[in-house]
Amino acid sequence: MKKIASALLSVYYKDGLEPIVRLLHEQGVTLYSTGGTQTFIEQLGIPVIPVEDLTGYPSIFGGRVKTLHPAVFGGILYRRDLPEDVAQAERHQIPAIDMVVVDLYPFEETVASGASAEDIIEKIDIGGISLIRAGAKNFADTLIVSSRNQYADVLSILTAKSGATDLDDRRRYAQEAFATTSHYDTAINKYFVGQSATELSDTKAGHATVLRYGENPHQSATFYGDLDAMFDKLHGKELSFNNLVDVDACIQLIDEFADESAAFAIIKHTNACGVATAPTAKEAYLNALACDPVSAFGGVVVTNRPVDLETAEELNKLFMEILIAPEFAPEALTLLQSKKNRILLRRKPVELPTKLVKTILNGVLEQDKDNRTETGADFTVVTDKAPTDSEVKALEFALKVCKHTKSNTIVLAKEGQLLASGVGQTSRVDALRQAIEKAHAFGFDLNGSVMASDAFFPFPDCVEIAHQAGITAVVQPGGSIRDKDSVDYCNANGLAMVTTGVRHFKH
Ligand code: 93A
Repeated sequence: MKKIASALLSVYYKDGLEPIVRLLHEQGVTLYSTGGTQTFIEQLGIPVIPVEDLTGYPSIFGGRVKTLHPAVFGGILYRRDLPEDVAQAERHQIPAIDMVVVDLYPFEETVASGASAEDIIEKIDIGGISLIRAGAKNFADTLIVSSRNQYADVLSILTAKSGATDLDDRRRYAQEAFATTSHYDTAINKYFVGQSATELSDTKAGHATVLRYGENPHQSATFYGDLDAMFDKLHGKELSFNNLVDVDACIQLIDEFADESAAFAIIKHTNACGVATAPTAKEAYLNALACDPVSAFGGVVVTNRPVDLETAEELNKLFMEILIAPEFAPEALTLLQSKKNRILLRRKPVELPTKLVKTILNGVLEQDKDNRTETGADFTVVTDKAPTDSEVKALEFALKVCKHTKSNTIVLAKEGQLLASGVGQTSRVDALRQAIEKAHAFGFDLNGSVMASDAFFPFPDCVEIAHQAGITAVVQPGGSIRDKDSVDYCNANGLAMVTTGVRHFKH
């Protein structure tokens, strides 16, 4: 049994506290308290020592720091049965605090009230939570009361035991105290996690668009976001769930080519089946289409430049779901609007969120977008032969496409044109074989072409197959324990290989 001789009270809500204060006073307990709680106790006509007298410090920074001081925490934490601790407490004139009563800033309540972010942050209790942890840690000597729900029980213990507690009582209160702090910090964590998810969908808090259906007709779906802020819809029907997913893929990819004079990409199921850059928009489109005109049927097409009439005349021959461009020449628009089902989107210059969010299991994964793009300056030549200038340009191009293609992927390109890719394969060799087969099917000669891989080569098989197909330069992250096998093969067969050190998985 331990008699309580002193207590520190710091409570947000004062209701229910009066009987405890009165009992402690009757039992001769010295009371310490913080600002508002001190005023409350004084109004009961009961003597109380301001915590400032204990610390020699005023409450500062708008109350952010009021109890955070060695005199307070030392008084709670020093071990009464350890002579060194007792001697130190005496030397530093730290009085013992045998009981701590805290009612934390109401964080959850403040969040629930719809308060501003600033008000919510101010309601993250620092001193109070520390007092609770300190009292709970030193339950050998201190009784920690961490919730108003405990007041009735505290009163009955102190009455029954004449102002004393035993170790079991204090241990039980310590355990409840850690439940309180754990719940409190979980609520704070939830707030922060939820906030980053809402930063994305917030634009949308008012803007929920119910879609006709989801990925398949039996799935219902809603888009949270502001399409009107991103696009002017100049023609066509409502965008579907899959349209939106492909439009997103288009935007991510075409933004890699913002500096090119003209670039076109054609997307099917989020992967590019055609990408090209060229001096003119028409040329870029025709080169993109040439990559895989079969897949392009019903695709989503995007360009980084205004669509002029001569490009529109070519585009008009293709059955496409959507065309996205920063601008359309008036005659081009008139022509493209002649087909009923095609959606025409004029893109507005809008900053996109920098985070990606995806639900998995019973939670949410959040990550930064993959915003690294390597150029020739980031390449490390690892073979005897360095790529030519034209190969470097082709490798840069291939890497940009590779980064936006589902893993495992191999992208084959020449300067300014995607020749073929293998997408979403479970093995890199399969991705390469698929790419080679497709390139040949659409009449490309791969001699002198380049290859980009989203991740390293675990074995030299990919460079062997690539070489046999005529590929002369390769870019890959590097980092396999068998990198040397691939490099040796390249050296023996006259291929150039560069590494970037950066992997670009996309799932
Ligand atoms: O802002 S704080 O985290 N900084 C502190 O040092 C501190 N110490 C106690 N908040 C702090 N408290 C909290 O103040 C307590 O948890 C309690 O909720 C509140 C009591 O303040 P008052 O007695 O002035 O009403």
